[in-house]
Amino acid sequence: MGIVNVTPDSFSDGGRWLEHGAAIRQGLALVEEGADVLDVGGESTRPGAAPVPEDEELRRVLPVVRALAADAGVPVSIDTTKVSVAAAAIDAGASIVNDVDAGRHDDAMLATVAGAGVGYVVMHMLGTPRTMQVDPRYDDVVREVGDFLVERLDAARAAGIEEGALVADPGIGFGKTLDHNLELLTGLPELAARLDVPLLVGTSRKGFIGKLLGGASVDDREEGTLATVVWAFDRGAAIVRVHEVRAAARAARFLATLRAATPRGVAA
Ligand code: HH2
Repeated sequence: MGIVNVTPDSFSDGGRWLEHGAAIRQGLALVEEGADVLDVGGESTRPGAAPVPEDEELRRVLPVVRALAADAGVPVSIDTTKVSVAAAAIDAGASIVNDVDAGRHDDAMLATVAGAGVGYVVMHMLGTPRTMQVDPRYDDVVREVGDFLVERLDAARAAGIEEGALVADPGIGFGKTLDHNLELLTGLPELAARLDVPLLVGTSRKGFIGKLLGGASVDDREEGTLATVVWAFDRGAAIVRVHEVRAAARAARFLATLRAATPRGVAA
C-alpha cells in the first residue's frame, strides 16, 4: 500500500492544482514501483496534529481519488475518519476505507462502508491523534490491541461488512511508546493467529524508527522502515503501508522467493 498524502501548503487555486497534480503523479509513480493499493489521505494523523475541516479534506482528496481510481489500475483507499469524506471518496471511485478510528465515533461509518460494499481497514488507536502520545499505558499491549480489533471487527460484521472486505491494523505509533511498538511488532504472529482477517502494518518513517536509529530525522528512516517491512511480512502481515514503495515491493518479492525455496534450491 503506497501512501499518497494531499496536504497542500498553498491554499490558492493555483497552488491547489499543483498539489493535486503532484499527488496524482506520485500515486501513478508508486504503482510503477509496485504498489498494489494507493492510500490517499488529506488529514495528517501525526501526534498532536490538528483536525482538518471536512470541506477542506474533501477539496484535498476528491480530485486525487477520482484521477487515481480512473487511471492507476489498482484499488484506491481513502484514509479518513469522516463518514462524509469516505462516502464522497467512494463515489469518486475509492474501493477501500482506511479508518484509523475504526468507526468508534460514528456508527454511520460502518453502515456506509457496508452499504457501498467496499473494503474496510480497522486500526487500533489509543485516544485521538491530539492526545494519543500523552503517556500511553497498557498492561499487555498485544492482548489489549487484539481485544480492541476483535471488538471492532465484530462491530463491522454486525453492521453488514462482508468478511472478505475486512483488514485489521495494530496502529503502530498511535498511542504507543517505543516499547509498545516493538512488543506489537514482536506479537504480530499472535495477532495474525487471533484475528481471522489480513493484517496491515504501518511503520513507514515513524518516530520509533528514528529513536532506534539514534534520533534519525523523518527523511533518514528508510533502512529502519525496510527492516520492519521485512519483519512484518515474515510474521504474518499481509499488507504494509509505506512511502517508499520500490524498496518495500522488491523486498517483498525477495521474501516470497525465499519462502518458495526448497532445501535443494530455489523452486521453479
Ligand atoms: N499511519 C498513518 C496514517 N494512516 N493507516 C493505517 N491503516 N495504518 C497506519 O499505521 C497509518 C494509517 C500515519 O499518518 P501520518 O502521520 O499522517 O503520516 P503518513 O500518512 O505520511 O504516514
